[in-house]
Amino acid sequence: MSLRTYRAGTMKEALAQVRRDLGGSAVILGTREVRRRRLFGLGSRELIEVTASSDASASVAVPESTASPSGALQAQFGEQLSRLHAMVEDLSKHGRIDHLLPDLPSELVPTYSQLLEAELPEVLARRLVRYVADRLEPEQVHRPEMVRDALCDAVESCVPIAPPIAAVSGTRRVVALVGPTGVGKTTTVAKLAANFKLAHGFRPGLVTVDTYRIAAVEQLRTYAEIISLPLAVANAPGEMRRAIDELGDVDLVLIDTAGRSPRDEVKIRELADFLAAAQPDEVHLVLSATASERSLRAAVERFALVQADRLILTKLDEADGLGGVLSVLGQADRPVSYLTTGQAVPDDIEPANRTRLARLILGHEAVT
Ligand SMILES: Nc1nc2c(ncn2[C@@H]2O[C@H](COP(=O)(O)OP(=O)(O)OP(=O)(O)O)[C@@H](O)[C@H]2O)c(=O)[nH]1
Ligand SMILES: [Mg+2]
Repeated sequence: MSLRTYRAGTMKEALAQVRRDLGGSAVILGTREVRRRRLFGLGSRELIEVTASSDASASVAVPESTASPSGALQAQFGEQLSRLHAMVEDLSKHGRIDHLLPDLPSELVPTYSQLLEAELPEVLARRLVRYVADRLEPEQVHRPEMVRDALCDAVESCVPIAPPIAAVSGTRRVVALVGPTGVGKTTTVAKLAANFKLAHGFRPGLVTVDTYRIAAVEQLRTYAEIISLPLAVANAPGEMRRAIDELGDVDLVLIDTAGRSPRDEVKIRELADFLAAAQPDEVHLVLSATASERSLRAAVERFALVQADRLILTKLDEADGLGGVLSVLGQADRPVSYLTTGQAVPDDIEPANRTRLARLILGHEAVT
């Protein structure tokens, strides 16, 4: 049996190296924290060292990505749990893993590692596993389904949900979508408009303030024609009230706005002026689940200026993992109203549901 060691800044990176080098059937034989002296002796840095082998007859396989279909995952879960349990017992005997997850029942280490695989930041993964450990009785941590349920409850408690757009037939509700460029604002406006008209019998109208790109108005006009909806264009904040009134007797006004780079504060201020003129009842900040945690955080911070009160998460179908989304939801302190799961208008949209979102984040459920 040939042994290899891998070092990385985090457990997740080290596991990724193992998988890249030795494949998914590699087995982990040990982990420990090591200190590496920096160049010229300037302090030191902590690294995670993982010892692994490609010999499948050794103890425990590296966990597969949680992006695999949930059915297969469920089947693997119980088996993986007991195999990893054996590994952890072995590691614990030598005191090599305790420092990574102090005071944690060894049965929950595989859960921790699966959360990292689902792209959750380490701090958040530790917190969730700790929550689960505190919640379950010692005999319950042996039962995979109880661990899964407790984990799901933990994530659900971190996921605020908003009700769908509160349109009422006969009264005019004004709803604006804002967000970074290319996240799916226009497509989502079209999906919402089509669903409110076709499924719920409302009379929606569309307003666009996106007059910067020549194609932008045409994109929305095409949807308006297909769905048979009135469309108005506002070129400046002063034209906003006129544009809304021009739609006539509608009960839902959906305002599509130009994508703004979170770095462009001037353009975000301009957007805020448009919204101040529109006096919307709801402002939804549209965020793509494919964006990095850092970009999501930047978007939430910069768009605070336009006072978005809800979030729409788009492109869930394209995201590798939703761990970054979860940590940003904590920071954003705004509930999620809708999820979008593909390019098809009007089908690929659903009102946000707490359990569904938690299960998607944990990789317990597939998007489609
Ligand atoms: N896979 C996937 N693609 C999506 C989804 N929503 C939108 N898209 C695609 O994302 C691309 C950009 O969509 P738009 O609706 O034009 O995005 P936007 O935010 O209006 O873009 P700007 O107005 O340029 O800022 C298009 O190709 C859409 O089909 C989704 O839920 N999943
Ligand atoms: Mg657009």
